[in-house]
Amino acid sequence: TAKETARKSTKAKSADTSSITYSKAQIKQSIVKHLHSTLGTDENKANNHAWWKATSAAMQELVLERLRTTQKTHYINDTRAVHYFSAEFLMGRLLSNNMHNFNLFETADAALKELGVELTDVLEEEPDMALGNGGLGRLAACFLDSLATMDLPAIGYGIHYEHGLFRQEIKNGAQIERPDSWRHYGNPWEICRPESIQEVPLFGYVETKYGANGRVKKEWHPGNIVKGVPWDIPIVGYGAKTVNVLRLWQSESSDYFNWDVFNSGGYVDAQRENIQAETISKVLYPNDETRAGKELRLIQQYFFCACSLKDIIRRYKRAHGDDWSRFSEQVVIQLNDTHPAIAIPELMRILVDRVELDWDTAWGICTKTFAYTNHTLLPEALERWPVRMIEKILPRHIEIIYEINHRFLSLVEKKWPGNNVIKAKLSIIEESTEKMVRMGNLSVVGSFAVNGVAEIHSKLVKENLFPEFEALWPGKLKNVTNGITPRRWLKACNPLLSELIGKKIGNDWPSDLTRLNKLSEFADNTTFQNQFMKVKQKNKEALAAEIKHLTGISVDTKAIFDIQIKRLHEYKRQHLNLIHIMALYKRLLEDPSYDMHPRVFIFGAKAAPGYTLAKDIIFAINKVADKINNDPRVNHIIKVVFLPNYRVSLAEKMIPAADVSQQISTAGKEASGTGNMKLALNGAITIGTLDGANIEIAEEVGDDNIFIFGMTVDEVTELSKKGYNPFDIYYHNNEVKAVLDWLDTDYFTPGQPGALSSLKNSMLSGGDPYMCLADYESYSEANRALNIAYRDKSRWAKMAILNTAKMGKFTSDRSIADYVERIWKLTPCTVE
Ligand code: GL9
Repeated sequence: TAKETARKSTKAKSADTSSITYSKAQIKQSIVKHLHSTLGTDENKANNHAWWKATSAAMQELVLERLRTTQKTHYINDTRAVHYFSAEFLMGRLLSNNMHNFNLFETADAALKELGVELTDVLEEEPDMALGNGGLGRLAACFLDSLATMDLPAIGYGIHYEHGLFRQEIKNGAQIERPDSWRHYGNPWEICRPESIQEVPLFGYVETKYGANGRVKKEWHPGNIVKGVPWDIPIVGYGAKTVNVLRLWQSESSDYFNWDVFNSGGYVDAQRENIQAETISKVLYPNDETRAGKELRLIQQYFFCACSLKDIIRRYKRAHGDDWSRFSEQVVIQLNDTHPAIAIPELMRILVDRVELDWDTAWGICTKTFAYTNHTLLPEALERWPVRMIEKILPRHIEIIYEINHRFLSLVEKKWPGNNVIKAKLSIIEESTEKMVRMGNLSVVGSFAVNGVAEIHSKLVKENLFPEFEALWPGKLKNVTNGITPRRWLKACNPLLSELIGKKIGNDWPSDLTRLNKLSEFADNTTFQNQFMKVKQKNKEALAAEIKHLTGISVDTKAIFDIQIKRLHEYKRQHLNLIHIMALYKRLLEDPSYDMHPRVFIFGAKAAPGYTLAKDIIFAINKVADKINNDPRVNHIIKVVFLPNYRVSLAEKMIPAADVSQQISTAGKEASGTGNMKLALNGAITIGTLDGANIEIAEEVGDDNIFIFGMTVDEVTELSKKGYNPFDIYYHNNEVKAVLDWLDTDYFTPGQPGALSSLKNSMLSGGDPYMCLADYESYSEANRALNIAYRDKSRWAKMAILNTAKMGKFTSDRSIADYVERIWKLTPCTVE
């Protein structure tokens, strides 16, 4: 079938086909050379940081050679490419990843050993590139890995933030935010490309001119122009054949002074805004799933889209001159959420005002170029910008948006004559007290394809978010279930398990993850079960040491390692996990012989700095942890650990050690989740709701190998309709009542009664918007079942093996193959 062909043609290759071979002696020599001539130090003086830089520089030499070859090959073949526009790329560390993709990890390890240096220590020196908040940004990073691995011509476009996501410290239980300075001591991977600097206009006014032919011509006189300086990060595919780039734009002030604006006198001052150009790319907004609504955020979005479009057009023109007819054959732009949606009117502006194409031709090109991925249904995350704000910053774009909307609404009129309700609903402009531009609607109207990120999510996008759009353009709304790169999330982060798997089924799985299914045959084999669980035990011991190092807490490595790692958000329900932990504590206090296997509850989560309740939940977790960990009556059975500063590199240490994966969002709220896939891939058993990709994980592993609990999407909808009252549960479930009342006392916060009350209030008088109490009983039951299952060592081992074995679907290679087949229509380009 066509599908199979697409899959085959985009199938990832295995690492051992790498054309680059480097011996141990060569690597050693190169590292020493860079230590001397790049870093100006020597083997005796160098600390681990210097070794990290020298080793990275040695790798970068190989990387750049493949980059040059790739770019030449793509140029010669005039390839169609995908341009992935994203305000976030959560790359993490690159050294270990690049070594694995060059198949040089072991060789480099041995080379460094001969120099008296431990590679694992060297790797720890690399600061994470944390240019993203969470799932959405990490997905972009996994996609870049797969695109390069599958030899697909691709470029990532984003912002070169000086400060990535804040560093989290915990002081007296509370989150403190500190700036992250990932490039403070230089970054060995990025290359500045001053030859490709772009200029971006902002503010000012629009002049209407009438040409001789009667044609109306719009001229934007910007009040301010900033420079965009590109920094390239090479993206090495597995096997290191293709090396693509991630191009990130840094803002700088330009020496430009607008005489034209100056000459038009006093009127100008009102239109001209003095923004500090450098502030545009200074810092990543730390909000996940909430609009920032800030002028600077809109400017960030426009800034990187405008730079990227100019860059794309420059490259296109080099190959095709002024022939615009082939633009959408060569260029597809994927919008990662609506953050880059302003690129749609920007391309229209270029085509209509600059190239002087007629509107319909320009719109035809636009709507064959853009595709849009929706990542969430949460209303607070759907971006809307005040018309007045866009008017001020981008005066020409607001006109274009109105024109797009005008033409779109006449289409709606044709389909539903006289129906003003539908028109108001679909309109790109929301007519509220303050007029707003709905970026989601703009993205749907301006794209040829729209996709959700898991089956259930895409279904809800179709049925609830954009139902009329489906009627208007059948087939435009699609699904592409998310995925994760198995190179980083199994091969590199879990070397012991990777080795065991390799011995059992060979080493092809990183580029064809469905091969893991062969492990199913050994799920009942006692020897293999023991080997598998021995690896898990070793990983738990390593994490226990890390926990001790980071928090001073000692944990029992024979206990169940139960992990919830993700951004802190009410819908993700870390507080449901917490009240259940409190209930277990209470059961143990009331009945010391209460039967439960020792369990360590481990959390990692950052809260948006302005999200008070999220910060309160972090505080509560830490206070409950303090009490339990220091209570000799229970601390041999329960421990609670909050690991500060959760980030990609910490995830890589936690995930291999997990026995249990907590995926407990209210059904309908988590679009997909990707941490759920990473944990299951590493042999953790999910306790979760039927939400996002959990549903597809359950389908793959089977009901016996996952603990599903709670309401379904339909049941949640039904309960909301009927009217949900958390007090009903509070008064009927003694355990729930006791635990919530406990939060009001000073038991966990001695001398400070009420310090945890906001949590109780949110779940009671606050209406419990995410229905923790409604799912509590069922969650508690699932936990009992889990506890029993763990007691049966063989059964648990089998479950763990089957989780790893059945994760083939969730490789990001499959996601990318789906995008290629359903949306991008790309062909791989082999780079010799
Ligand atoms: C998210 C969804 O909430 C996740 O369920 C989804 O897996 C990812 C990737 O598609 O996208 N949308 C979103 O705004 N975030 C997501 O994680 N938030 C962050 O990136 C922090």
